[in-house]
Amino acid sequence: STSDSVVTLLDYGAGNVRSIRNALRHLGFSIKDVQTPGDILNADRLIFPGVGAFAPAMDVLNKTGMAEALCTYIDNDRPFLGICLGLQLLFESSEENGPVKGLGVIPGTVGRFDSSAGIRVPHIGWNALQVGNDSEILEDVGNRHLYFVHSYRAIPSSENKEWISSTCNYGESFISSIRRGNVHAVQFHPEKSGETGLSVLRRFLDPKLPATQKPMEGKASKLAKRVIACLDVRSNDKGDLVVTKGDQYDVREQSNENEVRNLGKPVDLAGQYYKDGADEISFLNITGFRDFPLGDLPMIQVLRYTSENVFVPLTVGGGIRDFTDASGRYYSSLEVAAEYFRSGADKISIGSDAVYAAEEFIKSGVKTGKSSLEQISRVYGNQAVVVSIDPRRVYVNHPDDVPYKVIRLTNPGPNGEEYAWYQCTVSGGREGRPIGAYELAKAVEELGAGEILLNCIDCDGQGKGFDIDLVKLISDSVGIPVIASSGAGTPQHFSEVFDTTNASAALAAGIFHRKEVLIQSVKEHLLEKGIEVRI
Ligand code: 1PR
Repeated sequence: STSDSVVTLLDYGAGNVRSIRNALRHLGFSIKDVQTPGDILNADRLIFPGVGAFAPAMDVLNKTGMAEALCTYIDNDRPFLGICLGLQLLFESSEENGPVKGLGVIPGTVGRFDSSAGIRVPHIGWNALQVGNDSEILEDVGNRHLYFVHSYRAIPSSENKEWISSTCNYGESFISSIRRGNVHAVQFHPEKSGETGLSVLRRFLDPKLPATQKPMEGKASKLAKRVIACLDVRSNDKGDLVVTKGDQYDVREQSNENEVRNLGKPVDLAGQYYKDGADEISFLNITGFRDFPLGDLPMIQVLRYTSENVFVPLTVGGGIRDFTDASGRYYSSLEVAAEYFRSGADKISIGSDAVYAAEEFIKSGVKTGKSSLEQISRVYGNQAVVVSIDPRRVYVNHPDDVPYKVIRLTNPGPNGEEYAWYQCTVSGGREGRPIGAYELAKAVEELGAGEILLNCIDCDGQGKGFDIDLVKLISDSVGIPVIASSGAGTPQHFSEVFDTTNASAALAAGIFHRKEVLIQSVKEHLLEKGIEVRI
């Protein structure tokens, strides 16, 4: 390839940069990896997708001499694009486990979002930019949403205002992009922001692109409610990996053969949902609790292929825990997660293992730091760790019948019961545990979960709407985003859950797989109802 189609990438090995690699290849560029500080100085254009935490990133940059090379490269006004942490590292310091000194190119300190301001932290999802100073890489963004995922941010000040090309509002105004000459950095993820994000990369890579006549239309003004498509994946009896879907978690057909219900191929369906406007795609390896996922290479392949063409966030769950295989080889949950991240996952989701960790934590009151949840969120950041809860409604007559959080039901139970608690389960709903969804949610938030995927076994596959009582209970009890799941049957069910609870996202499976409702129809309906969505 000619030097025109080569881009230099600074990957210091801290997480998932597969997404950015895929996006660059998709745009027709080949990638040269930085091996030495000299590679930075010799680059024609350099992309720095910062991942992981601030302090370890600075450590690596300082030890390898890359920090100095980066500063020289930027001082010389060479084409540079920093992404996410790659923007934050340009500042003087960060409060993330700090203060920690940064590269010091831009005046200011990176601090944590203030969750007392009534916002959920991390800031996860599609948000709007207020574009100020000209930046040609933002030329095609127009009034469209871009994908953010972070807990720390830099704020505008009189010292750094010449650097700022856009800000974003999330409880306060923070810096969403900077530019000076050929030096750019963005807090959002262009590689995960669909076509709008790809346009930002394209403009950076090819400054000679003609100016846009007509910016893409959109109505972005704030953080959008997300619509997520979920693919429950497992092997069928023939050994093929299929997308399946249960009724209250039972995925077998009610026929004589009793086969696993087959609703399509995971990679194809994910690609379709991306085109249809899904804001995120989740894969749940639903037999991961018994089949070791790294033995289950097809799932890794599914992620690899999907991430080549799907430029919105991908979550994968199922089987994330410590494991010893048949030959006695031990795998830590961290290794399992690392393999998922390397294969293209942006977030991992933990089910059963988070229940055990929460039970332990509640019993002892001590954070051991050893649970898979704690370890993975320490290494990859809590924004990369979702906890998936699989609760079942248990009716009771009186609030103090059980030692768990009980709620008064909007619709009484079959025997007129006015109360219920939500019992957590493990192993795909097969085993009930002595902990409620409320207690679990609070505990996993403390242990480092960045988001909660809230299912409900009673509602799963029923098409009668989300369990509003449950979603309200959990989304009012934690400060991290909550994804409502299970039971969507119509677009109205989505507006209902957003109008009546504090859910940040809503997820559905069956209606999308069976094409009963299209993602576009859900978005149009929400828009009509005045709910902010990405279009
Ligand atoms: O315990 O860490 O191995 O994770 C297992 C993961 O697999 C968990 O996230 C768990 O929710 C999921 N899972 C396990 N068994 C099943 C099953 O269905 N038999 N699927 C299962 C969970 C629930 C949702 C579903 C929504 C929306 N499926 O993911 O997609 O309920 O469905 P709908 O819109 O059709 O109502 P671990």
